[in-house]
Formats: sequence, C-alpha cells, structure tokens
Amino acid sequence: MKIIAHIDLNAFFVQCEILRDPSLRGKPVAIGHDSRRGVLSTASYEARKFGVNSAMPVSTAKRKCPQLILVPGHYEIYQQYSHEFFSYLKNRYPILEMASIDECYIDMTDHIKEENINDYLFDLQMALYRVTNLKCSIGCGPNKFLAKMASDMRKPLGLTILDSSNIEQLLWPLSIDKFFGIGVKTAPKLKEVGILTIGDLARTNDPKVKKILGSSFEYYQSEAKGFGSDFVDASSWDPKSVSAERTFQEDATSYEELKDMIQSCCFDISSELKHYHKKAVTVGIKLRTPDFVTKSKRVTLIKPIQEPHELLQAALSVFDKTYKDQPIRLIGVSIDKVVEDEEKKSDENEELIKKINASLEEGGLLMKGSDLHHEDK
Ligand code: DCP
Ligand code: MG
Repeated sequence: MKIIAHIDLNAFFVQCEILRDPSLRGKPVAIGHDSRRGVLSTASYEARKFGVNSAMPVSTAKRKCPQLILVPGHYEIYQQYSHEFFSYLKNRYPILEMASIDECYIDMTDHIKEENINDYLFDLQMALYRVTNLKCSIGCGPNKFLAKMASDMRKPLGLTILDSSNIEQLLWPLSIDKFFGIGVKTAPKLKEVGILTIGDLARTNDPKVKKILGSSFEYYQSEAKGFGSDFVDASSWDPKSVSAERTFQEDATSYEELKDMIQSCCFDISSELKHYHKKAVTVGIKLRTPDFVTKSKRVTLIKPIQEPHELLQAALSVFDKTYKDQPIRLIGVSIDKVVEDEEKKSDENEELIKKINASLEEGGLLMKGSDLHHEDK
C-alpha cells in the first residue's frame, strides 16, 4: 500500500499578509479590494468564524463581520512564498504533484516507515515552518482522496491520517458538502434524497442517488468507502498547459469584478510558469454564464510571456472580445501552449540551501511542537 500525503497551506494569502504585517495576527482579516463589487480571495480563520469565506462578495463579508480587516492582494509575494514552499518539497520528494498555488500531493512510500508516519510528518511540518515561515496542514492516507480529505480536517497545523481503520469514525460523519469533487450544485440534490453525510453515500444503493451522480456514482461511492487513485503525477512538472479558474459565489456582473478575477488567475498561472521555467505562447479566456453556456477564446502571442502583468494584458485583450456584458458564473484563464524559459533556469538547490542556512543562523525559529499548536488555537 502506498503512503500519500496532501499538504495544504493554511489560509495562504492571509499568512503571507501576516508575515508582512504581524499586527494582523489573530484578527478577522480577508484578502480583497474594498469596492462595491469586490470579491474575497480568502479569509483568516478568525474571519471564517463569522461565516466569511473565499469567493464571497466583499459586501456580504462586511455584513457578516463588520470589524473585518480588508487587505488588497499582493500577488507577487504570494508567488514568492509558493515558490519557496514547492522548492523545498520538490528537493526532498521527487514524486510530487502540484495541485494549486498552495497545495500538493506527495508519494512518500519510499520515505516513511508505516509505524512512524505521524512523527515523520510532524517533523516535515516543522521543517516547512522553519524554512518557509509558513504553516500547513498535512493529510495522509493510502490514496489521494483520503489524503486530501484528511488535510482539510484540522487547521491550522493539522496532521491527520485517514485509512480503512478510521474512515467510519472520521470521514463518514462529515457532511456531503465536504466531499472533495462533489460540487455546490450536486450536494444539495443529494441532500434532498437523504444523502446527508459521506457515510450515507458509502452505504446507499438508492437508484435516485445513482441518477443524480450518473456514471460517476461508482467512482464517488468507492472513494467514500476509502478507495481511490494513488498515482501521484509528477510528470506535471513539465506542463504542456497551465490554467486557473474561479467560480463566483454570486454571479459577477461588473467588468471590475471580472478583471479582478482574471488578474488573480494570471498571478496563479505566472507562479506556475515561473516554477516550471516556462513561458506562455497562447493565452485563452473561458467564460461560463449562469445557464452553463461556456465560451472560450484564445490568442497566440508574438513573443512568449511569463509575468503577471503581461499575462493580464493578453488575457484582457481576449476577454474584451468575448465578454458581452452578461452575468458570469465562472471565469478562467488558460495557457494551451508553453515553451522553455531558457534564461531563468536558476539553480533552485542553491537558493534553497541559502534559505535553510539563513534560518539556521537565526536560530530559535523552530518552536517546540506543543508551543506551536498552542499559539494557534
Ligand atoms: N484563492 C482565491 N480564490 C478562491 C480560492 C482561493 O484567490 N476562490 C486563493 C487564496 C487562498 C489560496 O488561493 O489563500 C489557496 O486556496 P485554499 O483553498 O487552499 O484556501 P486557503 O489556503 O486560504 O485556506 P485553507 O487553510 O482552508 O486551505
Ligand atoms: Mg490552503
């Protein structure tokens, strides 16, 4: 059986902002423009207690939490931290699949002895904190689905191992909304036919459920029972395409709001391109309206690009030709064709060693685990 870990940074953009301005620590903070049609990228756990979440309109968030501190995004900084986080992990683990700007799957089978999983992962969590200053939650299991579900269970600095011995106790009581891969449209339909928890899905044989999930029923049910793919796709280290998408919690109706999201997608894409030492040859836009009609358009560039502002400029030129003032449910930016960025093939090892040495020289950065957990509770 394989040992798969899923590592996800805790309230990532907020952590980066706290590193810039420590006075934000412990406060209800959210990342977004304080404008009438602004949308949040994410929120601190203190803000989440008020029901404030990613993709929420700023106006709704302020209603739920009047004392909310809004911080505009500093995407270059998030990119830099993301880069450091992945560089460290990539150096230690060759079988790594990047899942987004702040999360990845790692096949740790050859690195951990089964009886030591907990201690090993705890040490890794602390090492990541020492080297990058970032807190993450780690989930571990025999496949990617269980690892992903496990990393979401405890935050911040959570460490959860899910396997056949504890899924009934830990996974099955969770609401069906928490099932990774079942979207916000499908979960309410499942609830209507009595599937309230993941355990309900694991046990059901109801044709009504099969009708809702269609051909994916067996797949989701086997995941609920604790099975799933254990293939960590490290080949994505050489991507042929890169994309980022955002679904709005409330359909977007203003240009400003859409532009904000395009910009946020461009930052994610730029991070990924830089990480892989690639440049974009094409830039495309995808727009989905509330009635699920999807339109895509792309442009081929004269010169390959990589920087966020260049990507934004190209993406907006396509967007302006595609957008017809209608409400938008989902927006995405995609790069279908990339080329090697020959100039920037920097020596990541050297950069990493410098970073580790610097943190060791400072000393004392690594707190005892118990202090660290205590500090964040
Ligand atoms: N993000 C975004 N828009 C979204 C969702 C996320 O811009 N709709 C950005 C902000 C997040 C980052 O991506 O900080 C990582 O996304 P996560 O879903 O991992 O959310 P967080 O890291 O913020 O929180 P958690 O601790 O729950 O992982
Ligand atoms: Mg995260």
